[in-house]
Amino acid sequence: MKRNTIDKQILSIALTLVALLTVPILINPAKGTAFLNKVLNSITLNFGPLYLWACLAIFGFLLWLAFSKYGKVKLGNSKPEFSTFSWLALIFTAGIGSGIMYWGIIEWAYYYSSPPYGMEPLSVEAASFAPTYGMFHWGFSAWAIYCVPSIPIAYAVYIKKYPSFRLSTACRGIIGDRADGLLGKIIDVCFMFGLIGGIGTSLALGTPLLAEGIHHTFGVEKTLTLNLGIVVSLMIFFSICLYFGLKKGLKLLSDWNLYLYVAIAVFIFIFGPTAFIIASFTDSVGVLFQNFFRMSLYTDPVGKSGFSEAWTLFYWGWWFSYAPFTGMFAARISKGRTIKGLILGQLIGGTLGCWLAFAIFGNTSMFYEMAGIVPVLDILQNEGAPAAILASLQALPLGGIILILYLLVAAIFLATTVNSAAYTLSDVASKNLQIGEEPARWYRVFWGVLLTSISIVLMYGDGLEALQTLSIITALPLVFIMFLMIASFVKWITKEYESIMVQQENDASGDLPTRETEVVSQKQQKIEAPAILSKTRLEN
Ligand code: NM2
Repeated sequence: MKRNTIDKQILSIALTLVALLTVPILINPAKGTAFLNKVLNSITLNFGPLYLWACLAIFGFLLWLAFSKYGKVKLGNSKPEFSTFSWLALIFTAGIGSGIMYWGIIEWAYYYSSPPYGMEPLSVEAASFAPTYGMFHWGFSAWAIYCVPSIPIAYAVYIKKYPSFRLSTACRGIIGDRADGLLGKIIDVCFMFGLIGGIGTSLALGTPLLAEGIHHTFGVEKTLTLNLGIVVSLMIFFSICLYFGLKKGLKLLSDWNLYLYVAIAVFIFIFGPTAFIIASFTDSVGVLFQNFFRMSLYTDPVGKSGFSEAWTLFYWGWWFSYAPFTGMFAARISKGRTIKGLILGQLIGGTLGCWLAFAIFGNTSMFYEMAGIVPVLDILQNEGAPAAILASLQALPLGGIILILYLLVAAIFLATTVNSAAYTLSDVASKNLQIGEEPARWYRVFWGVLLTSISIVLMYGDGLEALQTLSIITALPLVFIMFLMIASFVKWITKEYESIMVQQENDASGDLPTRETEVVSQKQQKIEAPAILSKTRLEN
């Protein structure tokens, strides 16, 4: 390397935070994990309602924004780079990983056996909320969390013309030039910290699922060694990808993975319990709309069931942790779209994608339990969620094959998510990169290894559960940063709206690039189109 591109300040703050998380567990696994749990409990206790309000407020803000006059503002003077369909597919795959393959099938079972609102477990009432709650946790208000950072980031890049997709840049409206100083670095580190937590959660859920699959197929015993083996294999896989920058190959893999996932869903829809899937989904939509506010703000202060801490807060934390990462990616691929288009596309497209998964996979598993075909609840209680997931799949026609394909899709989802996160992290922790330049190879691999090592340490410390909920902790600073970004964006747009509209009208009346240049530039864009796996390459 000729030039040193490592941002030592960001790197050292990030490493310190990572050390704070992992060293106590390395030294004393039992005490370290207990400490992590303590932090977690105190966050859910003290900030729980904040998470709930934040999610609802963000959702309300986005709805208002989309339908206000500001919704018409176009982010960048060009035609959208991708067709709306591929744009939606990109947004979906960027934000959703192996998590949906885990919870999509089995989340209902938890709500059915431990329902909210003091309902009788295993009652008909509980059964109506069981498939609904998953749709809530993966629905429009959750997608609002994902969507919100994309707006200020896209505005900063395409309208303010700042050459950086960083979170700190999107806060400039309020923090001004401090974005270049320590404050900006802290904001970017919070982003990294969040992403590390979000990935930790994904790995902590995905690994046991894969382990169960290996146990089921090859009879290998489910031990810590197997879990570690899986994480290390994933690490080797994406270290090779990161080192050689195999973005094109990975994009292809990721595209085919999505097709395969959709094919499995279609297969199950047709050959599974179709009528039950449709009826239950329909019922759930009704239950969800009827109870949306109750679900959004449920804290159970007197009953103290801990339902919302265990579920809604866990989920909002997980969404918040990933949000800046997916927001940067959405901003990157949304040039030329209006604010309204960006918001509605993400809220509606993302939600429908998740709902389809929950409707098809979850209701199939639920049907098997209700019809006495698979004792899902028993398996869940005695052998754990991964075994219950696999048993549901196994019961399908061609179950053996579906199960293997399903696990393959989950493994690829997990690997591609970690891979793109490592790219992004190495990017944010670099400086002086020229436009289009990538962080050094070793540095990309370093971040990939670091990401997985954290999970390894926590697993070693018997902290799989702590790891699963790590994102609740790492989301906290991001909740505040989101509001900073919103404030910054509102300040910009209210001041600049008139001039943007004048500019937009001028552009529409003839200043747009001619057809010829447009065709050429669209071709170029196609070639340079960000590979899905480089999701958030930053040009800073
Ligand atoms: N979210 C969407 O593993 C994953 O699916 C990552 C999970 C935040 C619940 C995203």
